[in-house]
Amino acid sequence: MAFRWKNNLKYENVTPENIWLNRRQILAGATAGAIMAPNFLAAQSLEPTAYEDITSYNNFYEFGTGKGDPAKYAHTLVTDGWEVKIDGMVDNPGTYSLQQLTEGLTEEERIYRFRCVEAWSMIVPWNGFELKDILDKAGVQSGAKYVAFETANRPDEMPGVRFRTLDWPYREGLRLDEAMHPLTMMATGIYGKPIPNQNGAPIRLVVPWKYGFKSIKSIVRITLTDEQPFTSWSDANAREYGFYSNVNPNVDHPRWSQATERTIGGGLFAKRIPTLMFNGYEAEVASLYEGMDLAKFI
Ligand SMILES: Nc1nc2c(c(=O)[nH]1)N[C@H]1C(S)=C(S)[C@@H](COP(=O)(O)O)O[C@H]1N2
Ligand SMILES: [Mo]
Repeated sequence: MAFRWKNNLKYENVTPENIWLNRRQILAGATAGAIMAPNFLAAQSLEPTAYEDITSYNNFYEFGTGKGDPAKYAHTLVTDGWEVKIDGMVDNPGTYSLQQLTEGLTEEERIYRFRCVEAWSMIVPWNGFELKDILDKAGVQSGAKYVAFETANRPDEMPGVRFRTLDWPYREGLRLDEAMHPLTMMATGIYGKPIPNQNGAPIRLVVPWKYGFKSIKSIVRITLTDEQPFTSWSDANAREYGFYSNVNPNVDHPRWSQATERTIGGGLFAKRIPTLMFNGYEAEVASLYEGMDLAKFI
Protein backbone atom coordinates (compact mmCIF):
# COMPACT_ATOMS: atom_id res chain seq x y z
CA MET A 1 0.00 0.00 0.00
CA ALA A 2 1.86 3.04 -1.23
CA PHE A 3 -0.27 5.88 0.06
CA ARG A 4 -0.63 7.11 3.58
CA TRP A 5 -3.94 8.39 4.80
CA LYS A 6 -3.97 12.14 5.25
CA ASN A 7 -6.84 14.04 6.67
CA ASN A 8 -6.25 17.72 7.15
CA LEU A 9 -9.64 18.32 8.65
CA LYS A 10 -9.53 19.90 12.08
CA TYR A 11 -12.58 19.33 14.19
CA GLU A 12 -12.90 23.04 14.99
CA ASN A 13 -13.56 23.57 11.27
CA VAL A 14 -16.43 21.16 11.30
CA THR A 15 -19.60 22.97 12.19
CA PRO A 16 -23.14 22.74 10.88
CA GLU A 17 -22.58 26.09 9.14
CA ASN A 18 -19.44 24.90 7.47
CA ILE A 19 -20.16 21.52 6.04
CA TRP A 20 -17.05 19.97 4.68
CA LEU A 21 -17.23 16.98 2.45
CA ASN A 22 -14.24 14.75 2.59
CA ARG A 23 -12.82 12.62 -0.15
CA ARG A 24 -15.00 9.73 0.90
CA GLN A 25 -18.19 11.71 0.55
CA ILE A 26 -17.22 13.30 -2.70
CA LEU A 27 -16.59 9.82 -4.06
CA ALA A 28 -19.82 8.53 -2.58
CA GLY A 29 -21.66 11.52 -4.03
CA ALA A 30 -20.15 10.93 -7.44
CA THR A 31 -21.59 7.45 -7.65
CA ALA A 32 -24.77 7.85 -5.64
CA GLY A 33 -25.40 11.57 -6.20
CA ALA A 34 -28.17 11.01 -8.70
CA ILE A 35 -30.37 9.22 -6.21
CA MET A 36 -29.24 11.07 -3.08
CA ALA A 37 -31.33 13.99 -1.97
CA PRO A 38 -29.19 16.93 -0.85
CA ASN A 39 -30.25 16.45 2.76
CA PHE A 40 -28.78 12.96 2.71
CA LEU A 41 -25.44 14.50 1.86
CA ALA A 42 -25.87 16.95 4.71
CA ALA A 43 -26.86 14.14 7.05
CA GLN A 44 -23.72 12.24 6.12
CA SER A 45 -21.44 15.22 6.45
CA LEU A 46 -18.64 15.15 8.93
CA GLU A 47 -20.19 16.84 11.87
CA PRO A 48 -18.63 14.86 14.70
CA THR A 49 -20.82 13.33 17.35
CA ALA A 50 -20.64 15.22 20.64
CA TYR A 51 -17.96 14.01 23.06
CA GLU A 52 -20.66 13.34 25.67
CA ASP A 53 -22.52 11.00 23.31
CA ILE A 54 -19.38 9.20 22.13
CA THR A 55 -18.38 8.51 25.72
CA SER A 56 -21.76 7.60 27.22
CA TYR A 57 -23.35 5.25 24.66
CA ASN A 58 -20.96 2.31 24.34
CA ASN A 59 -20.49 -1.39 23.86
CA PHE A 60 -17.82 -2.89 26.09
CA TYR A 61 -19.18 -6.17 27.42
CA GLU A 62 -16.36 -6.52 29.94
CA PHE A 63 -18.26 -3.83 31.85
CA GLY A 64 -21.79 -5.04 31.18
CA THR A 65 -24.13 -5.37 28.24
CA GLY A 66 -26.06 -2.10 28.69
CA LYS A 67 -25.07 0.88 26.54
CA GLY A 68 -24.63 2.95 29.70
CA ASP A 69 -22.65 0.32 31.64
CA PRO A 70 -19.16 1.10 30.26
CA ALA A 71 -19.41 4.79 31.20
CA LYS A 72 -20.59 3.77 34.68
CA TYR A 73 -18.12 0.98 35.44
CA ALA A 74 -15.04 1.25 33.21
CA HIS A 75 -13.27 3.67 35.56
CA THR A 76 -12.07 0.61 37.50
CA LEU A 77 -9.81 -0.45 34.61
CA VAL A 78 -6.19 0.35 35.49
CA THR A 79 -4.44 1.67 32.40
CA ASP A 80 -1.21 2.90 34.06
CA GLY A 81 1.82 0.90 32.96
CA TRP A 82 -0.12 -0.67 30.08
CA GLU A 83 1.82 -3.17 27.98
CA VAL A 84 1.06 -4.88 24.69
CA LYS A 85 2.57 -8.26 23.92
CA ILE A 86 3.42 -8.80 20.26
CA ASP A 87 4.10 -12.40 19.35
CA GLY A 88 3.71 -15.09 16.73
CA MET A 89 5.26 -14.65 13.30
CA VAL A 90 7.33 -11.52 13.97
CA ASP A 91 11.08 -10.87 14.03
CA ASN A 92 10.88 -8.78 17.20
CA PRO A 93 8.46 -10.43 19.60
CA GLY A 94 8.17 -8.88 23.02
CA THR A 95 6.14 -7.00 25.55
CA TYR A 96 6.09 -3.33 24.75
CA SER A 97 5.09 -0.37 26.88
CA LEU A 98 2.79 2.10 25.16
CA GLN A 99 5.70 4.50 25.00
CA GLN A 100 7.93 1.97 23.25
CA LEU A 101 5.13 1.09 20.89
CA THR A 102 4.45 4.67 19.85
CA GLU A 103 8.00 6.03 19.89
CA GLY A 104 8.58 8.24 16.86
CA LEU A 105 4.98 8.00 15.65
CA THR A 106 2.94 11.11 15.04
CA GLU A 107 -0.63 11.25 16.16
CA GLU A 108 -2.67 12.44 13.24
CA GLU A 109 -6.08 13.95 13.50
CA ARG A 110 -8.53 11.91 11.57
CA ILE A 111 -12.27 11.87 11.65
CA TYR A 112 -13.73 8.48 11.15
CA ARG A 113 -17.35 7.71 10.77
CA PHE A 114 -17.85 4.78 13.01
CA ARG A 115 -20.85 2.59 12.79
CA CYS A 116 -22.11 -0.30 14.83
CA VAL A 117 -23.94 -3.45 13.88
CA GLU A 118 -26.84 -2.47 16.12
CA ALA A 119 -27.69 0.01 13.37
CA TRP A 120 -26.49 3.14 15.09
CA SER A 121 -23.62 5.32 14.04
CA MET A 122 -21.34 8.04 15.28
CA ILE A 123 -18.70 10.23 13.76
CA VAL A 124 -15.71 10.03 16.05
CA PRO A 125 -12.62 12.23 15.76
CA TRP A 126 -10.11 9.53 16.64
CA ASN A 127 -6.46 10.28 17.28
CA GLY A 128 -3.89 7.61 16.72
CA PHE A 129 -1.57 6.06 14.21
CA GLU A 130 -1.61 3.36 11.60
CA LEU A 131 -1.55 -0.23 12.83
CA LYS A 132 0.97 -0.79 10.05
CA ASP A 133 3.46 1.39 11.89
CA ILE A 134 3.65 -0.94 14.87
CA LEU A 135 3.49 -4.07 12.72
CA ASP A 136 6.50 -2.74 10.82
CA LYS A 137 8.33 -2.23 14.13
CA ALA A 138 7.52 -5.81 15.09
CA GLY A 139 8.80 -7.07 11.75
CA VAL A 140 6.10 -9.25 10.19
CA GLN A 141 7.50 -12.52 8.85
CA SER A 142 6.75 -13.61 5.30
CA GLY A 143 4.43 -16.52 6.14
CA ALA A 144 2.08 -14.42 8.28
CA LYS A 145 -1.44 -14.04 6.87
CA TYR A 146 -3.56 -12.75 9.77
CA VAL A 147 -3.36 -10.53 12.84
CA ALA A 148 -5.10 -11.61 16.04
CA PHE A 149 -5.96 -9.18 18.86
CA GLU A 150 -6.83 -9.74 22.49
CA THR A 151 -8.36 -7.49 25.14
CA ALA A 152 -7.30 -7.50 28.79
CA ASN A 153 -9.12 -10.10 30.87
CA ARG A 154 -9.21 -8.80 34.45
CA PRO A 155 -12.15 -9.99 36.55
CA ASP A 156 -11.10 -7.68 39.40
CA GLU A 157 -11.32 -4.61 37.20
CA MET A 158 -13.94 -5.75 34.70
CA PRO A 159 -17.22 -6.74 36.37
CA GLY A 160 -18.66 -8.05 33.09
CA VAL A 161 -16.14 -10.87 32.62
CA ARG A 162 -17.54 -12.59 35.69
CA PHE A 163 -20.45 -13.52 33.41
CA ARG A 164 -19.92 -15.73 30.39
CA THR A 165 -21.62 -13.42 27.91
CA LEU A 166 -18.64 -14.09 25.62
CA ASP A 167 -15.70 -16.52 25.75
CA TRP A 168 -13.19 -14.12 27.38
CA PRO A 169 -10.83 -12.57 26.59
CA TYR A 170 -12.54 -10.59 23.83
CA ARG A 171 -10.70 -11.47 20.64
CA GLU A 172 -10.71 -10.14 17.11
CA GLY A 173 -8.76 -10.60 13.92
CA LEU A 174 -7.94 -9.12 10.56
CA ARG A 175 -6.40 -10.46 7.40
CA LEU A 176 -2.86 -9.09 7.08
CA ASP A 177 -3.70 -6.89 4.08
CA GLU A 178 -6.62 -5.37 6.02
CA ALA A 179 -4.35 -4.79 8.99
CA MET A 180 -1.72 -3.08 6.83
CA HIS A 181 -4.24 -0.78 5.12
CA PRO A 182 -3.62 2.91 5.89
CA LEU A 183 -7.22 3.35 7.11
CA THR A 184 -6.73 0.78 9.86
CA MET A 185 -5.69 2.60 12.97
CA MET A 186 -4.71 2.14 16.56
CA ALA A 187 -6.58 4.83 18.43
CA THR A 188 -5.24 6.40 21.59
CA GLY A 189 -7.43 9.49 21.70
CA ILE A 190 -10.76 11.10 20.92
CA TYR A 191 -11.07 14.83 20.24
CA GLY A 192 -7.37 15.09 21.03
CA LYS A 193 -7.82 13.83 24.60
CA PRO A 194 -6.62 10.45 25.85
CA ILE A 195 -9.17 7.80 24.98
CA PRO A 196 -11.60 7.31 27.90
CA ASN A 197 -11.78 3.86 29.49
CA GLN A 198 -15.28 3.17 28.18
CA ASN A 199 -14.04 3.68 24.61
CA GLY A 200 -11.13 1.27 24.98
CA ALA A 201 -8.30 2.96 26.85
CA PRO A 202 -5.45 3.17 26.44
CA ILE A 203 -5.25 1.67 22.96
CA ARG A 204 -7.90 0.16 20.69
CA LEU A 205 -8.32 -0.80 17.09
CA VAL A 206 -10.44 1.23 14.64
CA VAL A 207 -11.37 -0.36 11.31
CA PRO A 208 -13.66 2.21 9.72
CA TRP A 209 -15.13 0.03 6.94
CA LYS A 210 -16.21 -2.78 9.28
CA TYR A 211 -18.97 -3.14 11.85
CA GLY A 212 -18.20 -1.83 15.31
CA PHE A 213 -17.39 -5.11 17.02
CA LYS A 214 -14.24 -5.58 14.90
CA SER A 215 -12.76 -2.53 16.63
CA ILE A 216 -11.45 -4.30 19.71
CA LYS A 217 -10.78 -2.23 22.83
CA SER A 218 -8.05 -2.13 25.48
CA ILE A 219 -5.66 -4.38 23.57
CA VAL A 220 -2.98 -6.36 25.45
CA ARG A 221 -1.86 -8.78 22.76
CA ILE A 222 -1.26 -8.76 19.02
CA THR A 223 -0.33 -12.07 17.37
CA LEU A 224 0.78 -12.64 13.78
CA THR A 225 -0.39 -15.99 12.49
CA ASP A 226 -0.91 -18.00 9.30
CA GLU A 227 -4.39 -19.16 10.35
CA GLN A 228 -7.65 -17.27 10.51
CA PRO A 229 -7.91 -16.26 14.18
CA PHE A 230 -10.66 -16.94 16.70
CA THR A 231 -13.07 -14.01 16.86
CA SER A 232 -15.42 -13.59 19.82
CA TRP A 233 -18.61 -12.73 17.99
CA SER A 234 -18.42 -15.40 15.29
CA ASP A 235 -17.67 -17.85 18.11
CA ALA A 236 -20.78 -16.67 19.95
CA ASN A 237 -22.96 -16.78 16.83
CA ALA A 238 -21.41 -17.76 13.51
CA ARG A 239 -24.67 -17.33 11.60
CA GLU A 240 -24.97 -13.70 12.61
CA TYR A 241 -21.33 -12.61 12.72
CA GLY A 242 -18.63 -13.55 10.24
CA PHE A 243 -14.91 -13.01 10.24
CA TYR A 244 -15.01 -10.17 7.71
CA SER A 245 -17.95 -8.09 8.99
CA ASN A 246 -17.56 -5.47 6.31
CA VAL A 247 -20.28 -2.83 6.43
CA ASN A 248 -22.63 -3.90 3.67
CA PRO A 249 -26.11 -2.40 3.31
CA ASN A 250 -27.04 -5.14 0.83
CA VAL A 251 -26.62 -7.99 3.30
CA ASP A 252 -28.97 -7.92 6.25
CA HIS A 253 -28.14 -9.22 9.68
CA PRO A 254 -30.44 -12.25 10.24
CA ARG A 255 -32.44 -10.22 12.76
CA TRP A 256 -32.40 -6.73 11.32
CA SER A 257 -31.91 -4.69 8.17
CA GLN A 258 -28.49 -3.13 7.72
CA ALA A 259 -29.61 -0.74 4.98
CA THR A 260 -29.89 2.29 7.24
CA GLU A 261 -28.41 3.53 10.47
CA ARG A 262 -29.62 5.78 13.27
CA THR A 263 -27.28 8.64 14.06
CA ILE A 264 -26.47 9.11 17.73
CA GLY A 265 -26.78 12.60 19.18
CA GLY A 266 -28.59 15.56 17.78
CA GLY A 267 -31.64 15.00 20.00
CA LEU A 268 -34.71 15.92 17.99
CA PHE A 269 -32.67 15.91 14.81
CA ALA A 270 -31.45 12.33 15.21
CA LYS A 271 -32.31 10.55 12.02
CA ARG A 272 -31.81 7.45 9.99
CA ILE A 273 -29.45 7.71 7.07
CA PRO A 274 -28.65 5.22 4.34
CA THR A 275 -25.65 3.05 5.13
CA LEU A 276 -22.92 3.11 2.53
CA MET A 277 -21.01 0.11 1.17
CA PHE A 278 -17.85 -0.35 3.23
CA ASN A 279 -19.16 2.51 5.38
CA GLY A 280 -18.32 4.92 2.55
CA TYR A 281 -14.73 3.75 2.06
CA GLU A 282 -15.49 1.67 -1.03
CA ALA A 283 -12.94 3.45 -3.20
CA GLU A 284 -10.22 2.75 -0.65
CA VAL A 285 -10.95 -0.84 0.34
CA ALA A 286 -13.12 -2.63 -2.27
CA SER A 287 -10.01 -3.96 -4.02
CA LEU A 288 -9.15 -6.00 -0.91
CA TYR A 289 -12.18 -8.19 -1.59
CA GLU A 290 -12.07 -8.55 -5.35
CA GLY A 291 -13.48 -11.90 -6.41
CA MET A 292 -15.00 -12.65 -3.00
CA ASP A 293 -18.73 -13.22 -2.59
CA LEU A 294 -19.51 -10.74 0.18
CA ALA A 295 -22.90 -12.33 0.83
CA LYS A 296 -21.02 -15.51 1.71
CA PHE A 297 -17.97 -14.05 3.44
CA ILE A 298 -19.93 -11.98 5.92
N1 LIG B 1 -12.94 -5.60 24.29
C1 LIG B 1 -14.06 -5.23 23.68
N2 LIG B 1 -13.99 -4.51 22.55
C2 LIG B 1 -15.13 -4.11 21.92
C3 LIG B 1 -16.39 -4.48 22.42
C4 LIG B 1 -16.44 -5.25 23.62
O1 LIG B 1 -17.51 -5.61 24.13
N3 LIG B 1 -15.27 -5.57 24.22
N4 LIG B 1 -17.54 -4.11 21.75
C5 LIG B 1 -17.39 -3.85 20.32
C6 LIG B 1 -18.61 -3.29 19.76
S1 LIG B 1 -19.92 -4.34 19.55
C7 LIG B 1 -18.70 -1.99 19.37
S2 LIG B 1 -20.10 -1.43 18.62
C8 LIG B 1 -17.59 -1.04 19.62
C9 LIG B 1 -18.12 0.17 20.35
O2 LIG B 1 -17.13 1.15 20.46
P1 LIG B 1 -17.48 2.53 21.20
O3 LIG B 1 -18.14 2.18 22.51
O4 LIG B 1 -16.17 3.23 21.37
O5 LIG B 1 -18.42 3.28 20.31
O6 LIG B 1 -16.53 -1.62 20.38
C10 LIG B 1 -16.19 -2.94 20.03
N5 LIG B 1 -15.04 -3.37 20.77
MO1 LIG C 1 -21.39 -3.25 17.96
